[in-house]
Amino acid sequence: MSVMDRRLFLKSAAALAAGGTLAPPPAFADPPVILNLDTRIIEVNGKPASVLGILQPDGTPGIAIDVAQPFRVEVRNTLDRISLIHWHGLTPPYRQDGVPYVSAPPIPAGASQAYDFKLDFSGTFWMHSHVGLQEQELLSAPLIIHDAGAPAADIQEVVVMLHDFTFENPDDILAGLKGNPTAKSATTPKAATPVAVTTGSGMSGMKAAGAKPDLNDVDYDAFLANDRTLADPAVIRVDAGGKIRLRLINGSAATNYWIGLGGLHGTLIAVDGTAIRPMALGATMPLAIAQRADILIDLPAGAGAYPILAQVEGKPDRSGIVLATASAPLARIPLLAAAPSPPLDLALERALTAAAPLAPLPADITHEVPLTGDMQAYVWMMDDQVYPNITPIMVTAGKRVELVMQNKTMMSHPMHLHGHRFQVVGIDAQRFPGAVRDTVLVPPLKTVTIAFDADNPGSWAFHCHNLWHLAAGMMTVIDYAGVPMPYLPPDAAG
Ligand SMILES: [Cu+2]
Repeated sequence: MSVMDRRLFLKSAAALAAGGTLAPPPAFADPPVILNLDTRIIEVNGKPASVLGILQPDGTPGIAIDVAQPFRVEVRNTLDRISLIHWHGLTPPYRQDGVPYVSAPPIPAGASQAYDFKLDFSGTFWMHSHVGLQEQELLSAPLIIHDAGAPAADIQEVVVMLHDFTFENPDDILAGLKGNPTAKSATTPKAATPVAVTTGSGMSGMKAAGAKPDLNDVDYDAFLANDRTLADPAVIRVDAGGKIRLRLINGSAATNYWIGLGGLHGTLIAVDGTAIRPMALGATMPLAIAQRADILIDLPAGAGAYPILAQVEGKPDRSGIVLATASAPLARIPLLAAAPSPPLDLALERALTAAAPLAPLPADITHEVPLTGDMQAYVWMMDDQVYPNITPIMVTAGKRVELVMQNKTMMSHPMHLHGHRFQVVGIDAQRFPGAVRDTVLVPPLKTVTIAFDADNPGSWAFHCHNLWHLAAGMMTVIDYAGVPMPYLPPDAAG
C-alpha cells in the first residue's frame, strides 16, 4: 500500500478510530493485573528526581507471570498526558502491541486500556511507553515470564534493569540535537558531530569510512541499575555457593553497555528472552539498547560481595548492583572505571546459536533496508524515509522474510522488530544461523541480515531503539498484505 493508499484507507476507517478504542475491551475471566502509569520520586546524585513509572497498586514495577497464564492486564493512565505501553519482545495480536497510531490510539490522560492475550513463550522481556520521549522519563518496567510449573527452588532470580538518566527535559535535549537548543539546554547535549552524512546513495558509506564512530549523542547525568547509582547501589542478598539467574534488561533510551561480572563465572543462556545454546562468558559481554541477557552464575563458597557492573560504551561511567552474602563487607565502588570502554562489536553475536533455530529455508521475500542519517539536521532514516512519512514494507502471511539492514552511518543502531522473533542469519557477507531475538545492534558501516516467518498478521513497528533516532524518524512499518491498516499518525494522515 502506498502512503496515499494508506491515507485514503485511514479516512475510510476514521469512524472506527473516532471512538478512540477499536477493539472492544476483552471480557475478563479473572481480575486483570493493574498497571498504573504514574509519577514517582527517586534520588539521583543526592537530589530528588521526578520520574515516571509503571507500577502495580502495591508498588511492584512491571509484572512477573507464568507462561501458562493469559497476559491479562489493565493499564491505567494516571498521568496528565496521553500514553501507550508496548510489551517489548512479546508477540500479541497487533492491536494490543502498544504503538500509537500503528496498533492502537494512545490512552488519554485518566483513561484505562485492557489487554488480554495468550502467551507463547517464557523469558525476560520489558514494557515501555511508545509515546514521544516518555521512555527517557523512565516509563518502563520489567516483564518477566516464567516457565510453566514450579520455579527451580535452588536458583535465585535477580532482575537488573538499566537506565540512562537526565535531569533535563527530554524535549529540550531533542531540540538541542536538532540544532534548536532552548536556553536551558543549550550546553547539555553534545554538539552533533558532522560525520556520516548520507542519504542512502550507494557511495555515501565510503565517504564516512574513515570517520570516527559516534557513540553517545547525549551526556547523561547518571546511569541507574534498578533506579540507583553506584553511589548507593541495590544490594541483593545471596547465599554463599548459591545459584543465580541474572535477568539483565537494558531499558536505557540511548546507551549501550559492556556488562562485567567481576571474577564470577557466568553462562549466557538466553538473549532477548529466547534460549541460546549455553555459552560461558568471558570478562565482559555487550548489551545494546533494549536487549536482555539471562546469565546463570554459580557463586563461590564462603562470604563475599560481587558487583555486577554495566559500563557505558565509550565512557568510564558505569552502573550496577551488588550480590552479597549476609556477612560480607561492602566496599564502595567508584562511579568511573579506570578507562573508557571500546565501542560495542558483533563478536558475541557471531558466536551465538539459537537453542531452537528457524527451519533452514530460503527467503521468499527479501527487503534491503538502508539505515541512513543526516547528523547535522539530526534526521535518521530507514528505507530512505523519515517516519511518519513512510511507505510500509509489505510481507505476506506464511512467507519467510529476510531484512538486510545496511548501516551507512557512523552511529550504531539497535534495530527492533515488533510482533515477531527473528533469527540473526548474516553479518556483512557471512551467513550463519545465529541467535533468535527481537533487537540486534547494527554497528557503523555494518550489514546485519535477520530472518523471520511472517506468522503474526497485522501492522508492526520496525525501528531503531535509540530513542533520539526513533524520535528523529528512524522507524518504518511492516504490513501484511490484505490486513487493513486502522491507524496512521495524524500528521502523516493530515
Ligand atoms: Cu539508531
